Order: sequence, then C-alpha cells, then structure tokens
Amino acid sequence: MIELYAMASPNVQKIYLMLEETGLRYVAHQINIWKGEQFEPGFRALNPNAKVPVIVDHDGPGGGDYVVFESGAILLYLSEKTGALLPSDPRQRGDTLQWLMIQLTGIGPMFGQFNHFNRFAAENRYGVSRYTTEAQRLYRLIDDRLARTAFLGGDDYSIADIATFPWFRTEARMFGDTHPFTAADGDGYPHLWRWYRQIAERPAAMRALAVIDAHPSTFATATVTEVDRVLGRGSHAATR
Ligand SMILES: N[C@@H](CCC(=O)N[C@@H](CS)C(=O)NCC(=O)O)C(=O)O
Repeated sequence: MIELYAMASPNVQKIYLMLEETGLRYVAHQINIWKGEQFEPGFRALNPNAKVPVIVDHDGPGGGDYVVFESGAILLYLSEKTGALLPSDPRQRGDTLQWLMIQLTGIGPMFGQFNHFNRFAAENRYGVSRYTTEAQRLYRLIDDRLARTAFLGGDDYSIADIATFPWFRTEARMFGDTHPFTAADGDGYPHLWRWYRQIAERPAAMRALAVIDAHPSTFATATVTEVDRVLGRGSHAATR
C-alpha cells in the first residue's frame, strides 16, 4: 500500500497517472500548501524540502516503509518496483530518461516560471517575455519530437510521457484562452496534441484524471499573506 501526499499541481498529477497505470494500491492525502501544511514537522520529516508529491511505500525495498520525494525520483522508484513504463533495453531506456530529464529540468521549471510571471507578476515584462519565449520553444521541441516518434521515449508509453502530459494539460486549462500556443489542440503543434489525446484516452489516465479533478486547487481560499509565503514574497522575501 502506498500513501501519496498530494495537491492539484502537475507534479502530483504525474504520480496519480503512474499509480493508476501500474495498478498499485494507494490512498491520497491532500496537503493544503496555502495553509502551510507542507511546513508542519510531520510533513518535513517525510520531505525536508517541504513540497509535494511525497509517497510512503509500506511495502518498500526489503519490507517496511520507504519514503520517496521529488516527482522524478518517485516515477523512477515506481518503475523499478513494478518493472513498468521504463524500457530495459539500454538504448530505449536512455532515450526515455533523456526525455524524462527534459521535463524535470526544462518543462517543469520553465513552465513554472511562465505561470508565475503571467499570473502573479504580469507587470514584469522582462519575466513574462523571457519565460513565454522559453515555454513556446519547449512546445516546439516536444511537437518536433512527437513528429518522429509515437511517444517521447520512442514506440512505447513511459514515465517520460507521464511526467510531461500533466504540464501541457495544466497550461491548456490555465492559459488556453490567453496564449494561442497553450490552447488545447492549438494550431502549430499537431503531433503534440495527437500524443496528448492518445494519453487522455488511456483507461488508467481517465481514472487518474477523475481523481485529480475531484480535488481541485485550493488557491482561491488562500489569503494574500498565505500566497506570499509560498511564493517567497512580501514579508517572506529574502530581499525587500
Ligand atoms: N521538483 C519537485 C517540485 C515540487 C513542487 O514544486 N511542489 C509544489 C507543488 S507543484 C509545492 O509543494 N509547493 C509548496 C511550496 O513551495 O511551499 C518535484 O518535481 O516533485
């Protein structure tokens, strides 16, 4: 049995997709980051970085509990545990890991900053421009890759796709009306959206997305001070 510490964010959505795909038994606990639940001592004992997702596997290596944080590490751990969604052939595995890393080090951080400046600091035109340019470049990269292969790692669905799909879904939902390149089925990225629809139609993905959508973001309930704490602004900023 696996316990998942969760919220509505794309990094957490990856883990729901993975758990449903592998058929592992799990229970999810919602963490309200705006209320500071990630900073409570019990949660920090699981993840000193104070962020979700985190899993506790009660049937960990050698028996007993094992805690994993960082969404990429969780996907790799669950792949190794189940033997699923990460090819064993060295070339296919290498290809899959490269595209997983593109998500972990590129798409996640860059889309995150794109979201941040567009939602919270639109008056900062340099930040908006820099991260919009970078996000758009990554849409092109993924579309070009998917023009040549069925899935990001190659012929088969893998943890590279599981890591990447929730970010495009989130961007389409958050900015689809305001940024043409983020719109679902947007012109110019036909291979990306072909891949997207294929994943969204997988039974395991449909189950995961139903659970995800049953726990929407709690952002609307947050006060200005609570948002400042998560974003490191105002009285929580290192420089003023
Ligand atoms: N690199 C981490 C990022 C995790 C992350 O940023 N989690 C966010 C939600 S998406 C969070 O817990 N934020 C709370 C905070 O920053 O205080 C991963 O991929 O797991």
